[in-house]
Amino acid sequence: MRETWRWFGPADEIKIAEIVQTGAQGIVSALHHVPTGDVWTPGEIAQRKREIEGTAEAPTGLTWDVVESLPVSEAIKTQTGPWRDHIAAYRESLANLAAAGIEVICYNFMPVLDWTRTDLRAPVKGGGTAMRFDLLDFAVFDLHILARHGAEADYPEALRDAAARRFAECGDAISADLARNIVAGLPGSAEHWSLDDVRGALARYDGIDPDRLRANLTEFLEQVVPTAERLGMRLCCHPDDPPFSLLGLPRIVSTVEDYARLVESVPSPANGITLCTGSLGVDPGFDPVSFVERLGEHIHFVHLRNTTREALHFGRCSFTESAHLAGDTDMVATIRALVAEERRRAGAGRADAIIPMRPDHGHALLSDLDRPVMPGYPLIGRMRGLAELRGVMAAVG
Ligand code: DNO
Repeated sequence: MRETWRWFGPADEIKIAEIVQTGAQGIVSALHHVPTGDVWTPGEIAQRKREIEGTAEAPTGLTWDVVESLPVSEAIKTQTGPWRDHIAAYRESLANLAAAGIEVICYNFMPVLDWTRTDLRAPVKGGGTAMRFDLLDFAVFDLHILARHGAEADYPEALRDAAARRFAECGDAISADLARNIVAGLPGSAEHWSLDDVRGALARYDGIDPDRLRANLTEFLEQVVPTAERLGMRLCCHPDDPPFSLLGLPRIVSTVEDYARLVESVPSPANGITLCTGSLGVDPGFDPVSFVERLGEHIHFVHLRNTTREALHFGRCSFTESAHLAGDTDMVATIRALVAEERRRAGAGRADAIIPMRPDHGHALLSDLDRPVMPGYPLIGRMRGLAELRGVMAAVG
């Protein structure tokens, strides 16, 4: 597998020279400053490429391998407003990226919120911090802070009661943090949301059920996959994180069946999957090995991350992000299955036999705790993750 590292661009606290020292081979990046729906221009793309790769006289040794994400606008997801213009812009951005030699494009189709956590700095035994999702805290937010209309129906009575007690006991102390953690905005993005922004964004999904959202995803794919295929690119959809409905929103990329439907809806080598073990692995029914065995040929990008599930409530649960080789996902078995897929591809003469992977998230450890870092994206914690995964890849490869 090709070892890549997510870099948020010049605004990232972690510098390219530091990433070189992790041993990563490639970079995953995006033009986070370009508003969603706008075209990524050749000039902006060339500049980011230079920042990553250096110049002919002074190369960094890294290459820009994957775009994560070329974001899909809310207009496209809901098919409202300027969604057709946004699709045209998406195709133009793809063409500009292809001209710069970038082939793998990650995106997601999660309504409103990207990944969601309730605690960005939960202490880890022995030192350091991890990100956590606590369903009880989330219910406190949904029922009492956001006070979403109809939220009661989404939680069993016992959880509603526990949330009411928790809010009564420590509402004042936790409200601001919870709201900030949950709606702090998307990683690497400049957007910051107020509660009213969230309410407004949720209202756009009134009347959009999972079937309707699926139809909108299919339409999006029908519009962009032929372009990507012609350009020799590979789109890869990132799963919902966590893989269940939140805030009453439909979630349609949460299971192996969702992915089977996605790839079958518009069959093409350009219509693929980002396998994120950290997102999908929160579902107790998720089996990464059978996922790779069934859909491996469509996997264009891999996020390796681990989680430990806690209490389960009707298909949803709390979880903590674990060290990469700890947690509920059998990382060795997963990597073995991915390496077997790479061998199958090489045997079939596929040009994309080597699949880019990145260590997804990491605990904040050691000197990470002394510098500002993007939640989930510290230097030392991710380097530890990459080093552990590299060891497994070397052993099974
Ligand atoms: C979280 C990431 C996601 C991912 C997007 C892809 O850390 O894995 O934010 O980048 O969902 O579109």
